Amino acid sequence: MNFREMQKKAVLRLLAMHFESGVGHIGGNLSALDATLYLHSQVMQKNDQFILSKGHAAGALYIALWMVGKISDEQLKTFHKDGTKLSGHSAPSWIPEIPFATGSLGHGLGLSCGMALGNRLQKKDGRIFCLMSDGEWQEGSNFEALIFLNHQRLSNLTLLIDCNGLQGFGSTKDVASMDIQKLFSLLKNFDLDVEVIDGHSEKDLQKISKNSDRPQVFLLNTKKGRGVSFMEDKMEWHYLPLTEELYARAKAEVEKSRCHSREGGNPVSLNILDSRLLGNDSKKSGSISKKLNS
Ligand SMILES: Cc1ncc(C[n+]2csc(CCOP(=O)(O)OP(=O)(O)O)c2C)c(N)n1
Repeated sequence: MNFREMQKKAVLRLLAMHFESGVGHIGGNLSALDATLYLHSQVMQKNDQFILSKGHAAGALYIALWMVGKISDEQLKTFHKDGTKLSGHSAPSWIPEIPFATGSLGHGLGLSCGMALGNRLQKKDGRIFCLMSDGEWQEGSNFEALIFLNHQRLSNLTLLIDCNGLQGFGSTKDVASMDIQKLFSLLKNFDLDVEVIDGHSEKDLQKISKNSDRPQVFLLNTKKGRGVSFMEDKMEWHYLPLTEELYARAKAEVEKSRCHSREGGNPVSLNILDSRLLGNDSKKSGSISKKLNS
């Protein structure tokens, strides 16, 4: 199965799971699903660890783990039901792939820094991958973690930020004057290897595997509700659960699509990312802007 087929299978299973359990948070799960799936299926090695800082996207993590055979179909069917180990926000259970409870936003980066430093001190070779959201940057704890990450130069840590531009009750721009461009500018001030990529494009996601001698940060340009037209870029799909009718519509649409991946997250204009922000690498700046504007 190629990655595009995997994406489609994963979206269908995620929609079914959320519908059967009556659970919302579908929009933010769909924006994070492609990167979570790509990491688990194409990038992560045996000793690597993944921290889902935006714990409300637990569904995307469970589906990715299901796709790589770490969670069974039977276990998925218990999602969010009485007695389950697969709660709506990921919690540590019998699965070693989920080491911490997350869901209270703003803690995954700090936890990841601790794990990365621990690995370095113990001379362990595992990488730490942390996935957080853009709205999560309103939590001050992230700034302490960022200072620590930068100071310790934790090159064994890769941070991915799901920049879908929306949070629970508004856009990140309206709520806190914070968008992907602001985040990019902020992070570029630190000694980090920062790059903006399309969080739904296999070609762009391949960049996550690159090596760097600095901590790596990928700002994922994504769409909330990705893959289901009536959910895409709609804030209400942060919390809404699916009705039977809407589930049928979403399922039919995804089934009909030839493959899940249409290149392109949000059509963010990143002209601001000129040589001022990217150092002298204006060639890189041009290619990023071109890609995101196409
Ligand atoms: C500390 C904390 N405050 C509030 C919440 C409630 N909450 C859950 S999701 C969310 C906002 C989601 O926006 P974002 O973090 O950008 O997530 P995404 O759009 O990627 O789903 C909020 C405020 C929480 N989980 N943790």
